[in-house]
Amino acid sequence: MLLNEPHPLEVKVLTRRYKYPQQDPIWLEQYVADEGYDAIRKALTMQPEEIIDEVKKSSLRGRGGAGFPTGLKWSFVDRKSPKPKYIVVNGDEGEPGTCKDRIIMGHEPHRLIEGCLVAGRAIGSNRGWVYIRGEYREYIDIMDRAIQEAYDKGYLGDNVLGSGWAFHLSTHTGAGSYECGEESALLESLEGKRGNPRLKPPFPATSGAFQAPTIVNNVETYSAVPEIILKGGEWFAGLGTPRNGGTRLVCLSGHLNRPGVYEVPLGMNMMTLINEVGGGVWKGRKLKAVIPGGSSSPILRADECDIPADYDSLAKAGSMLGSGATVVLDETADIVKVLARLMAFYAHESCGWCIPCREGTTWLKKIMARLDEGVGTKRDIDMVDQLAQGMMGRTFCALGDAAAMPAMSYVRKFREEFEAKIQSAQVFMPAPQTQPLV
Ligand code: L3W
Repeated sequence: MLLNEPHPLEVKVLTRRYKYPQQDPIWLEQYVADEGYDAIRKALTMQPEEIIDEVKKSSLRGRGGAGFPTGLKWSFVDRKSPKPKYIVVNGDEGEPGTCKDRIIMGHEPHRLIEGCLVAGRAIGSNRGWVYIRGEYREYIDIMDRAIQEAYDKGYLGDNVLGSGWAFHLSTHTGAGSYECGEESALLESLEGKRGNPRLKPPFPATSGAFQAPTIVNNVETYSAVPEIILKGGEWFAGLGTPRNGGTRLVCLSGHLNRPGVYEVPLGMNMMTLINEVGGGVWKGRKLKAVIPGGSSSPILRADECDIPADYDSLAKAGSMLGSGATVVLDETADIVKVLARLMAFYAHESCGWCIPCREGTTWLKKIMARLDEGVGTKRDIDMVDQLAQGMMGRTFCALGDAAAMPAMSYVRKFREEFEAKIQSAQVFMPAPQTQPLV
């Protein structure tokens, strides 16, 4: 797999071993030759509480979407519980625009395995799974080969590095459902059932896979852990902004000169990200808007983008850092079409388990389709907003919110484009004449 050319503003932590243009993954021998598996060696000499404290100090937050503090999540697991404890990697990577977990799995699979080992040690687990979306066949094969290498050299198995502690890991393949990226639906799928979400609480940390305490974290989250253990939580925290520790793999896509996956410190200004790292808006055009954290994140107008790209700053701006997928739209982008396309996606991916999401996404798709085709009305524009408001916080899992948030923000921030589409269509399609009743 080819890497995009690195940029001087990148801060390489998770990607520090990558060489451009690297095509083959870093296999075990190469990984071990450059401090690979030193973090688990160190973690085996630490108390579980010390490991968790180090992760808390790092202010590492979940890289999948919600940005929940990782050390805090790990501390919720009751290590004294008589039940087994499980480690689950969310490698479902389904959020439109997101393409960074595959970079990690495809280039440095042992980093992820080591992160799982450290997490397993911290919560007293002996078993983990890497749940990978089925479309990622190439990366499933790479992970399988790396896991086998780790077993062969004693990094995984009944006696990890001669410590007497057992830790087993295997991949589990998804089957193409976006919903299975939601942690509780993922756990259902892992258990061999239909991927419907579960009500939370209980959270997986209390009752997860097979009703046992389980930590579910994203690929990138686990992959940051080896460096945190080796160089210290404070060092990692210092790379980002307060409460937003470390670096982040951003997936820059859309109307840019240099789209790609780049590792930047958390808190890099969004405009620097676009103009410097991403090489600026293509074809000399102006910036219209940015989807900052995957398709679920509320859109930002160009004049709202001069902000640090970290969890708290984006939340303050009414959006979110989400999965790190930053989609840039130039002045020619058709905002109505973008939203219509997104609503079709969410309607297709809703699992149908709860009514507000099943019906809400279906109606959002239908109304947006007619607005996009120019046969909608001004009332339809208001209806999109009202429907989305009615879904917020009322669905079983985050998918309903994920559809509602962009819907509300696009309509509110770009209403004039929605109205213009109605008017421009009317030039060509006059409203039907009312027939006299008699
Ligand atoms: C124990 C508590 N655990 C929260 C845990 C919870 C979960 C994490 C976050 O994700 C996001 C959405 C989009 N005791 C806890 C607790 N936890 N309180 O913390 O929880 P939550 O509920 O805030 O979010 P969530 O439902 O896990 C929803 C994002 O996901 N999203 C993106 C998906 C796409 C990808 C991808 O392609 N890589 O991730 C879609 O909606 O940002 O905010 O672990 O158990 N009291």
